[in-house]
Amino acid sequence: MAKKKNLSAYDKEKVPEASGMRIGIVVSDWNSDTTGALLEGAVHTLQSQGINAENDIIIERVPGSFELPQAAALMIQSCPVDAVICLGCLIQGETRHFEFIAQAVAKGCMDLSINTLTPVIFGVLTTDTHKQAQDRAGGKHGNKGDEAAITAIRMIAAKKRLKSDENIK
Ligand code: RBF
Repeated sequence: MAKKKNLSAYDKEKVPEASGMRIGIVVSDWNSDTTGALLEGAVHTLQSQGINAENDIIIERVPGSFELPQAAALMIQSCPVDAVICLGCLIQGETRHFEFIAQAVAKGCMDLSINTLTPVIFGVLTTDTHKQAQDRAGGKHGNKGDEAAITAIRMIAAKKRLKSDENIK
């Protein structure tokens, strides 16, 4: 069986220098106990990597996960942010809403990141049960908010490297 990766156990030394980066976080109110824990993890990790929470972390709350891509787009358009982290929690219900919302949000985040060349991080849990969501928001499977924060920092650094003059041959 393939080894499962859990980025919550990241190696701090390997994370790029993050001070001065400006990060937007859009967080959904649905299943707010879980999304609150994801938010806490993300902010804590960004701060522990040297990002100033007061000036350089911009947080916006939206009603549900479906609203995340539009709020992220508005943030990219109106605030100077280097990346946006989208945090949500979709729990499988009795109807097919889950599938439609999950697909739409994933595609919305991907399209936005490609079209704006701003990293948009998909920190949305999609689980069968509330317990599985809690296990991934500060429980036995780590905190996917932490992982989203590290991914944002790494993608900002990657963008900087790929756009730098060193790559022009
Ligand atoms: N939003 C979530 O973030 N997580 C959910 O588990 C979730 N389940 C939903 C189930 C139904 C039947 C409906 C109608 C909405 C749900 N939403 C959920 C809200 C959705 O993301 C969005 O806010 C609303 O559909 C309004 O556009």
